[in-house]
Amino acid sequence: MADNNHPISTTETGAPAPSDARSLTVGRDGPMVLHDHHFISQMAHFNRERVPERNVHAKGGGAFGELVITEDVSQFTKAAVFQPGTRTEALARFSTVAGEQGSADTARDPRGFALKFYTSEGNYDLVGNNTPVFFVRDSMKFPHFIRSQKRLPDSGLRDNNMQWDFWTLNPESAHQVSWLFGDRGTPRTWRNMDGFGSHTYMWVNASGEKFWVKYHFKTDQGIETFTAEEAAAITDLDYHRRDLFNSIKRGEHPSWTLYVQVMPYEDAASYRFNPFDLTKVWPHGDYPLIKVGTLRLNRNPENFFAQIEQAAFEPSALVPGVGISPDKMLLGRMFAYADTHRYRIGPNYEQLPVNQPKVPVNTYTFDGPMQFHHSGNRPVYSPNSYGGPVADESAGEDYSWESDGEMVRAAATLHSEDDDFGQPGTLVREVLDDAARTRMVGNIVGALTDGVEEPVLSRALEYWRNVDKDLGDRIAKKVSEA
Ligand code: HDE
Repeated sequence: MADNNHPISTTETGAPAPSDARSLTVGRDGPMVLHDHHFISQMAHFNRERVPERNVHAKGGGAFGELVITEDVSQFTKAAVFQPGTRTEALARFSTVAGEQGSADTARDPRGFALKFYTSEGNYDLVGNNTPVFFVRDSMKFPHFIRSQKRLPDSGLRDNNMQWDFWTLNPESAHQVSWLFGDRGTPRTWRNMDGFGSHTYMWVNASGEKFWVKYHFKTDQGIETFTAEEAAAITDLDYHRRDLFNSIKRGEHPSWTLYVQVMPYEDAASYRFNPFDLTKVWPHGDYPLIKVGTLRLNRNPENFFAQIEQAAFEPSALVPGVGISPDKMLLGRMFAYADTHRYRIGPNYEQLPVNQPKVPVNTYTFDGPMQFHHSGNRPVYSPNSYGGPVADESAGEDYSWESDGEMVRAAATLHSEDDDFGQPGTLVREVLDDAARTRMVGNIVGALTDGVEEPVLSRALEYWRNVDKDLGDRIAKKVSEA
């Protein structure tokens, strides 16, 4: 019965519901009737209560929090969100890349690190990963890469052979694959991993001066990882989702310190490698980390579907003072995300509370499914003589860079030190210690001895010898012994 703890249940139109337990039938044992609208509406809504899962990054979780700017980086950007002392509400979503909705959080995979900042100048989304690099450097390859990580067309199974076939035919993947098969491929929790904007972005200061920047969110909880065996032993598929939710519920609010690397605009042309290449990091010796502030997560979602599943992150959500760069991956992402949201959630996805900016939206995109934006009698076209919004073309500039030449389908011009294997080699030799290298060998051998066939296998051994001769030899020896 309805009481103080249980309000009266209603139909969708707000009238008291006839029952939530019994359908209407002709006599106790007779047929059900179509005019039982309340029953029909339960069935019909149930049939529609999922949206398609994200085609990548389907499994994840997230929380709300705050970005606080503790330092002064105003010499590099005029963005309000990065001015000293500014506090901005934020949403974070963490995810695995390849697995579907119900898949294990602990799988070896990069982790998504998607952030939305509800700034005073509109939403700013920084849709990054827990690695500073990526597998490919041209957007055209992305769907192919993802298909190679997903499932075979006949059996519907994941397949190591397909993954290594793609990676070895695309040697620019070596840096990211080296991260993936190291300990960082299996983070202990989302709280214990770093986040990266990964791409190079542009910052513009109040005088219009441009800089190139890379974002680093360093975990204040410390990096912690699982070994392959530890990760495999965890039977809770929702291990990371549960960890984040419970830790925030306990009052343990995870935080990350935000740093940026800043490259003077002019350096890019002559830097020793292409600074827009997403398979490369900028050595800290060349461009040191500059502290900016702290991101802290302190509030769990109240409704997972509304606030996490329907959250729509898009690298195209930028604010004045922040721009993009000639990275061909980032340029492709400028289109892809809003487009997937229009398909997955609906064309008015920005109006959902979780995606809605905290500032007034005065746009001329009207109507469409689920529109609930009211503009009264305001003109629906521009320009108009009746008080409709007008663009401030000086404020809304697209931050650009020089570009000249024919339209070509070609790789970016190589700089003096551009190659595919240099940085992964440095990672293996100089960042990992002996024990970590040995675990990496074990992780790679595990994958290569599980369904990888010739000629892919030989190419994979060559790939690792190119990363590091010794590492490749150790892998080859173990594979031959297996
Ligand atoms: Fe994504 N990616 N991606 N990606 N990505 C998506 O957007 C895509 C890339 C990343 O928690 C999709 O809403 C293209 C790099 C995260 O909701 C989709 C390319 C990085 C998330 C998409 C990339 C990412 C996504 C799927 C190559 C790190 C989850 C559903 C140019 C820097 C966001 C969706 C969340 C999600 C496309 C490459 C990170 C299809 C075309 C590089 C964290 O639009």
